[in-house]
Amino acid sequence: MKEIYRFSDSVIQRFGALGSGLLLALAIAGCTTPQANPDRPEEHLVTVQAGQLWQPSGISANRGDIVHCVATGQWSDSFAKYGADGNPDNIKTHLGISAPACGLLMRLGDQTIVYFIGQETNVVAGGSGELKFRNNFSLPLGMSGALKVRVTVAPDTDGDGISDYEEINTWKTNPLRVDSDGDSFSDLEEINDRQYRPTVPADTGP
Ligand SMILES: [Ca+2]
Ligand SMILES: [Ca+2]
Repeated sequence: MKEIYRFSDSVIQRFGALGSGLLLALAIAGCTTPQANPDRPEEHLVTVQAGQLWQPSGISANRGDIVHCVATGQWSDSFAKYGADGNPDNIKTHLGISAPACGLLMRLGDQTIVYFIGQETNVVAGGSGELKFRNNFSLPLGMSGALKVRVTVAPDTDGDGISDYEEINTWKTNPLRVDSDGDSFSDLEEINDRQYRPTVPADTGP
């Protein structure tokens, strides 16, 4: 065993300088070259009960991630049901939060977001931590029901509002550049304005 240790020591001594240089190079590269994440974001399924306040989801997000939610189901009380066909102008206020009755509330740090039941919505995470969900009614008032919420949290390395996964696999844009084709219009602008393509400069035609 002693021989093995001695051999290991000599290897460390011989390659110590080289190893330090390599680590320094890796550290510099890590600081200057952000890495996109090409992996498909994991889809989570969360059940959010009507009769509880902020409910932990076990799902974490980092600032700048794109949080995508689709909620299905409905809340109900003795007056009405609140679901996908609810009136968004029917506002409830509870514990300082005013929000549509047909909305699911999500909290991340100090950020509170409303997702409308039945609509797919992307939101950029303004903080980091665990996602929590609840309805927006006073308790306990005989609320019943539960929502099924599909949630994905996707990194967006260049912060242009399109996840790394979608840039790489759907749009074929550069996940490290807000404006992939350099025509001064962002990838998001060109994807939303379907006259243009984010990989063909606008002045060369749609
Ligand atoms: Ca992006
Ligand atoms: Ca562009």
